[in-house]
Amino acid sequence: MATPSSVIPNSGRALAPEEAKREDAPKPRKEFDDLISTLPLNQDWIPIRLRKYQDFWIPEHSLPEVMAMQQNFHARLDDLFVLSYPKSGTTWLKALAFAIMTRTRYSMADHPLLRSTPHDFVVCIDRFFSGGRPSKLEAMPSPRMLSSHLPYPLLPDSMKGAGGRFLYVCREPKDVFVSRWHFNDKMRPDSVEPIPFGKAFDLYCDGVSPYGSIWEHARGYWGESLRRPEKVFCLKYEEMLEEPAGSAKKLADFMGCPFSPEEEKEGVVEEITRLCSFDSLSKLAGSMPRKLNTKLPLQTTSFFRKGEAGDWRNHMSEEMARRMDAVTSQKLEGSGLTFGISAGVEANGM
Ligand code: PAP
Repeated sequence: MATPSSVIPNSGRALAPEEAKREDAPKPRKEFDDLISTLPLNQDWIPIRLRKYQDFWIPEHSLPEVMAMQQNFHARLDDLFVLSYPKSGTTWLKALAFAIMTRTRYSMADHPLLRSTPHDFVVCIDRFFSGGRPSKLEAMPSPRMLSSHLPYPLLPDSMKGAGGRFLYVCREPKDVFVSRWHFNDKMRPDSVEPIPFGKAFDLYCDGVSPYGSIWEHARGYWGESLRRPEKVFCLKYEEMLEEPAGSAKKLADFMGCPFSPEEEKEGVVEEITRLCSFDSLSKLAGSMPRKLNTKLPLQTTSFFRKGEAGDWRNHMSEEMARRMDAVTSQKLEGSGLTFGISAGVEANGM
């Protein structure tokens, strides 16, 4: 079967190749580029260059679209947003949310996730603002499912207001860091040395990593979930690993499409969690390797590595782990947010 180069978000229908090409035509925004060139720059996370924008380090290549999105994106009341700090379980949450939302439309035997990656069905909002595609956003049928890695304070006003509901996934910061380091290593050109692990560690602890401080990021959404639980639902990656079916049910409840007793009896919850599991999605990605339609050198397989909790133990010294735990304790103090399995046993011991 031909692999679609892109799909029409939230529909499962593939774009024709010419259509996809036309959509991707770059359209630089001079006024944004001028502003971006004045922002503080960090070039350590090759191939990603970071710019400090509104207190967060944002990948330079996405900034023009982020700025356009901040000015022009209009959230709808029934939008559903998948939000995350990168490497926290975005791909998994996208797959689950999409499969739950569309479960009456597709059979498991012929599910769109069998043919394309979750990133094609829940597309990053800022990508619509490259190549003059905002009209595509307007044309998307409701309920739209969209994603963003932006920290809460940087979201467009319409998202922070009444428009839409947020699913946020967070993950133990040490595991996120290890995942990030490997992800960058996979993307770097052969001619470039990997960023030394210790240097990357120092930068990450200082909040100088893609999308800024993980602690500020998580705190922003966590705080909103306490203030407006009907609007923001936070999930933890480790809890999703421990309780995939329970997490899927909580998601469906929040999304306003709870599983019926019949569905539960028929095993629909388990079918969905199996389809979206690491084993399933990583095998599917491996069976359809292709470059993704992004500015970075990413493949369908780039989003799968180990899919476990606690891999930081294989990479960090005890001293490093203690240091990052101390940052976590300090930065999250008073928030009520903890990481790890069973209230911190696995992870930061808070
Ligand atoms: P993104 O934010 O750039 O989209 P994201 O999907 O959040 O990336 O993170 C990738 C991590 O999630 C990888 O973690 P690792 O490096 O520690 O292994 C990846 O393996 C993991 N992951 C992806 N899909 C799943 C899944 N279905 N279940 C569990 N973990 C997953």
